[in-house]
Amino acid sequence: MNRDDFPILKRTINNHRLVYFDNAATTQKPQTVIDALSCYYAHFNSNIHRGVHGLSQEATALFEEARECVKKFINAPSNQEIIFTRGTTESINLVASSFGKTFINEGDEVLITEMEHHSNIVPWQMICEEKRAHLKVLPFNEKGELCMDLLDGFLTEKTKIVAVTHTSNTLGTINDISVIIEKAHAKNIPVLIDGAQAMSHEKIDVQALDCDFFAFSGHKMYAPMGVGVLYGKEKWLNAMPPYQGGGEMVRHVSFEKTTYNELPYKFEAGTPSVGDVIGLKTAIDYIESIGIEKIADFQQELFQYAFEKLSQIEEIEFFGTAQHKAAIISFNLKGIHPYDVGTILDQYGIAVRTGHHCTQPIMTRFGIPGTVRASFAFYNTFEEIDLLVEAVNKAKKMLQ
Ligand code: 7TS
Repeated sequence: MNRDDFPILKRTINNHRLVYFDNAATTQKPQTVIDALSCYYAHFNSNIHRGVHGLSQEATALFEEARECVKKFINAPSNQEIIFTRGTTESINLVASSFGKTFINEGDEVLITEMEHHSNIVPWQMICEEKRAHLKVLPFNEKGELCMDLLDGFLTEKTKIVAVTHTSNTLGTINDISVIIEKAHAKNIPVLIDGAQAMSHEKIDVQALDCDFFAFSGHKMYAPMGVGVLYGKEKWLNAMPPYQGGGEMVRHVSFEKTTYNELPYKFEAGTPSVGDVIGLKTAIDYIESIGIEKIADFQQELFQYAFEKLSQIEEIEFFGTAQHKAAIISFNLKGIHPYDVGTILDQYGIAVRTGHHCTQPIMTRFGIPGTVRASFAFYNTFEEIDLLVEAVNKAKKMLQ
């Protein structure tokens, strides 16, 4: 499906045609996104929001069009609630730091889960340490599903915010975030959703979810690296201090006192990655030209096929067998280090990720050093999955 749109898929690695199964780390880019970057630098490059000259105004218009496009794509109520960042990590750091400064105090609690990416653990640990607050962790069960029956007990009058991943990058679990948001809101607790993996797997509607913050990265949804988004409800963003100081985020600066710009600029200090932001709009246009539902359905088919085929390999162990899963499969061959399997797959041109996937607590929970992870995008094929299965079987023979 639309493979020809992605020039990199024609590459060879180790004399084999590239089979790219590392989509959870970053997706490949269609030609239209690559062209958008070169078009921006060839025809529109200029710093934005500041210039009276025509070129700067054109670049500014394209940048703000991209904001409007993102707003519509996630159904946010207003452009003021769309903040461009460098990625999910920066979006979460922004909230942890800025929300934390204002709303988290000594003895308070922040609730995360055992399956978070380090980017949704460490920023909260840092602010908790600074404020002498406590980081609480909702565990998951053997299948990699959150222990939802424990949630009520974890939401206390001291909980100031819940930060949870929509979809686990390691287990593939799609969490029941609507229930988490509903339960937290019943106790007036805001919720941040780490949407890094969600964006390429399903349609996101932040109003339907009613989340308070939603963070994601462009590069995991066919857009360039270097751009991400933080959606935040205006009521929170207005109540939070700026994250970084610099250009564009101010209204007036004097040595005595500086006043801050309105939303969203208050949170966009310094020159943004204008070309990448425009590339993000192009990626969204591309996704919409195919249809996110169609993309999601095909990825599910690939996932079901891969899971079934891999399950037939003796002594394969899966990590993350939740009922609701995105197209991400983590596995190990019993007694074999994941790195060794990954190295052999690479010999056949198959790109999988091995290691802890920036989720060390998940590895600790299962008592393993890491996993082999295959994550699928709609440009993958059933034939590629057959090649994976064949190569895993070969690796097994060689390593056992
Ligand atoms: N949250 C989740 C759930 C992620 O999967 C990732 C990146 C991040 C946050 C951080 O995103 P960034 O764009 O700011 O880096 N996950 C992965 C991965 O699984 N392999 O490489 C990066």
